[in-house]
Amino acid sequence: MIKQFSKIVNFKTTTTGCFNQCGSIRFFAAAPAKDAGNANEKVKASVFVKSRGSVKSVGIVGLPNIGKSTLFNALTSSNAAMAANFPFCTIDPNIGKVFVPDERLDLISKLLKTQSKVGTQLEFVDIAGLVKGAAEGEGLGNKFLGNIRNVSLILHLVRCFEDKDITHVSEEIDPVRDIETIEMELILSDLQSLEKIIQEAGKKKQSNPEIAQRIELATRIAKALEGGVPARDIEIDEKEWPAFQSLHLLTSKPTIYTCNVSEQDASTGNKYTEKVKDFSRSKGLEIDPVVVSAKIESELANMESEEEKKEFLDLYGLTNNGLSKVINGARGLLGLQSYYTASEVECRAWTIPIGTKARQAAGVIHTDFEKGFIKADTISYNDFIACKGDEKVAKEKGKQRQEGPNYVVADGDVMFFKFN
Ligand SMILES: Nc1nc2c(ncn2[C@@H]2O[C@H](COP(=O)(O)OP(=O)(O)O)[C@@H](O)[C@H]2O)c(=O)[nH]1
Ligand SMILES: [Mg+2]
Repeated sequence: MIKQFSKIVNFKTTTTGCFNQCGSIRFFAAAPAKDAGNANEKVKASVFVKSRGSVKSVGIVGLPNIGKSTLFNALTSSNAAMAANFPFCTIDPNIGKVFVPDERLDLISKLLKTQSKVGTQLEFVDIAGLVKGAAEGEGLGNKFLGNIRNVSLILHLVRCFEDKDITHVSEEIDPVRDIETIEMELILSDLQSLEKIIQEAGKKKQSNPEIAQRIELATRIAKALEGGVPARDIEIDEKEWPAFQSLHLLTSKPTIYTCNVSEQDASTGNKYTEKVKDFSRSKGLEIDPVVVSAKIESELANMESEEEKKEFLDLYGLTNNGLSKVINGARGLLGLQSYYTASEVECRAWTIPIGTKARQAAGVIHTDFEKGFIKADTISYNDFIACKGDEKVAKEKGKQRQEGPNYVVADGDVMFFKFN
């Protein structure tokens, strides 16, 4: 029997009324996209993170008093009205969910006059300020480091604004020093965990190849960390990836440096953000630092209408809010893209790694779709818009393609899966 995806969704939304809440609508990427290399080739661990990674949550990390909570509150309350439909959106005062702004999804739903629109969601965690000595337990350090272990991406916020009324832990503003302070704590914490791992593994049978590999890898990473190299920059091969992942190291997390600047500097950046950019590039980070003004984001969070927000952004020469910038950075860093499922009942965005094939893309919705995959009726985003969302018109114009399991999904594809 051939089933069509949109029908299944209709069923779930109407009968359980909680598919949104129970479904896997977090911003995630389940399917391995493309091979990071052949089995014996060593590449930076971050390459594996990019093709196999997922973004479930973003942790805002940084020194105290630099605007973390201000930014967190602004990001997570900005679309509180929409998030209010979700019963467990405030799990904890320090954890909040945000709908990923998605203009394409907005337009698709508008064309179809759809009853319900489900964007991807992203969880933010406000991790209390880390200080020098955190790895030694300073200022509840260990607890906060533990919180970082649970997030999938680090948004490392640094203070790039001057304000004599807001005390900085050090006398002067120096974001690069601040980054180094925090990263040193993360490295020290990782060294402590590796030491424990090596000790524990050492008690077990050394003849077991898995244990031997774990010890070898942990020792190699520890050596690199001692030289100041984060785990994400360590070269590993395909076979080592599962063991690498199981170490849960803080410095293996993909990281975006984010500069908190004054309102005036929001569109241009300033001398401090330039320093962070140079530092970030010298460290080989793929994504340039994101510049935001937590103050502007707070103001935006209090505005109701889209017009008002746009006018306000214009005032500061901005085209995008901070949330969009952070999300675009995260997507770029992890090589993620979206495809859409669309019907009059529900339009929905799904996040997948670039390079994902149709069968695995279907699996992001449900494993049954992946197992029983037959084909995917696919309309590219631009064609879908040009045909005003009318599937019949798209079919007549030859714009609806029938793609097989190995079709590499393009960003923005509108897909209808058929499966057994
Ligand atoms: N001038 C200025 N003050 C800010 C900015 N962002 C945050 N602050 C202020 O800095 C103080 C600390 O902010 P908070 O978000 O609590 O910092 P956290 O300790 O990093 O969470 C508060 O008084 C904020 O109002 C900013 O962009 N400019
Ligand atoms: Mg705070």
